[in-house]
Amino acid sequence: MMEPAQIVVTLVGITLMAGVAWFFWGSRRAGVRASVTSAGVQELLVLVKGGYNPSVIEVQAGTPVRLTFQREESAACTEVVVFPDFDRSARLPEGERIPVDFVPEVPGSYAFSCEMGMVRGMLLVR
Ligand SMILES: [Cu+2]
Repeated sequence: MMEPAQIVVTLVGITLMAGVAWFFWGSRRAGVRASVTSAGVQELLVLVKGGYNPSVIEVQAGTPVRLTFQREESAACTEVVVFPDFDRSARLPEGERIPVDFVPEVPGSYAFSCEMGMVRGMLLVR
């Protein structure tokens, strides 16, 4: 039989563990949501440096998306970004802001990557 104090400590422990689990897995799975501009476009700036930041991006289906890529490295690997499911790709000259526009119609998870698929990101369409 547990003492009331033990029960409280146990419950606090469980709550803390759940909070830590949510922080590390739950929040990451949710991704960074693109913000809608007055023009009705879901826009987000994505920095490219050893990876995509943010690498998980959340958008709403049926609304135009503009992801602006800014590449901050000279490594050839990330010179091109490809969205195979949306038939889009773009060259990313170092230091320039390059927009990639498309309209996601169907909810789902869509990968994007560098040309060789080594550096990856995920677009979550809700
Ligand atoms: Cu690459």
